[in-house]
Amino acid sequence: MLRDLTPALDLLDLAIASSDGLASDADRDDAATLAAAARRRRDYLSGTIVVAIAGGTGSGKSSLLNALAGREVVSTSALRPHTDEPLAWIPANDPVISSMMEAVGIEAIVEYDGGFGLAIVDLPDLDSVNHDHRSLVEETLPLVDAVIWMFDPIKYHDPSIHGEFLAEMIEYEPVFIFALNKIDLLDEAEAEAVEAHLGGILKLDGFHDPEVIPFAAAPSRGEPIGVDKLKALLERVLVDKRADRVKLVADILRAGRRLASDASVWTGTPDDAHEEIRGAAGESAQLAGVLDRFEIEGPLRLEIESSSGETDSIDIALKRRAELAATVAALGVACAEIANDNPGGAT
Ligand SMILES: Nc1nc2c(ncn2[C@@H]2O[C@H](COP(=O)(O)OP(=O)(O)OP(=O)(O)O)[C@@H](O)[C@H]2O)c(=O)[nH]1
Ligand SMILES: [Mg+2]
Repeated sequence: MLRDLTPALDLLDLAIASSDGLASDADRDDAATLAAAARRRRDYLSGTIVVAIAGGTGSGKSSLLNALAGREVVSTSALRPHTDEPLAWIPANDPVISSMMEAVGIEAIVEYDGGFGLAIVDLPDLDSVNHDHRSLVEETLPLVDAVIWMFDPIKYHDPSIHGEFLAEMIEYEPVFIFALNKIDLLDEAEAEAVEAHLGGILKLDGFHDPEVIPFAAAPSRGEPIGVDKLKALLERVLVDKRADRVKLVADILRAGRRLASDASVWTGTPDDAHEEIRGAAGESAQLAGVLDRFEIEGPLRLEIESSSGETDSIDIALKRRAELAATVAALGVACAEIANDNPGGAT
């Protein structure tokens, strides 16, 4: 499991606060925008991908969760509708994902140890008489990394799912995966015809390039079909998300370092150097020599040189920058730890 990004964002916020008056307003605003956007995408903070399973009642949503988990996590039934409350199957010890589930109001949680960073939410059916189900699905979709839409060979053309729901969700196409479940009930020619028909209906809904994955989550005989292909697709989502995280971590670090360089932060603020600068205050030639020796340049040098011997203003200039330097150094360490968890964003 990947490290939480929150400590890095907390340090960036601290650097923004402590660079008030030291760094440019434009760079402080950019850093604040970046930090706020990263916090809004709660799911981004964790390296786990969150996948929702949606579809009509009886299409096999709960069966799919069980097939992906490799054990019975949730009960399934031939009686309709069956799953009444959403249920989440999530990695243990992932506080970001737990709090995300809490925020969406998902109370039934099953935790698992190990495995790749995958959290799955089994949503209640969409075609239910219960309208709460529909609004829950609508609230959950913007928060997740992928949605698997389950169709079955009998109700795959249900207008309450297509025209009334999916057609309103075209902007989510990049994160939608369409699966035609229960193909064990069809012969090969029937399966091809239904897949093609479902693809055509999805195009009419407005999707540009809908791919339909043939699937059998709980065939009456034999092993589930299509699980490996689905897992491979989800792994790709995970890889993409991790690559995005690597970029986000780099952006966070760059934003913090920009504040430091705006402030011409001087990282080596040993006390003796501070004392020497104070001692030379007001003696411009001596002061220039001390500043040269400690390689203090840029706006900080100007500020010290123009302090005309007032040690108070020298103290403030050095201390505030030392604080900012320490914060940005800690940000560097936090970002390096996150990046080490996630080499190249590829695994
Ligand atoms: N033959 C066959 N039956 C399946 C398959 N997948 C699921 N089923 C059966 O279909 C029925 C419904 O499956 P569920 O997984 O409970 O469906 P669901 O979408 O969770 O239903 P709700 O909770 O009511 O929304 C169960 O009896 C399953 O055993 C499949 O691939 N092939
Ligand atoms: Mg169910």
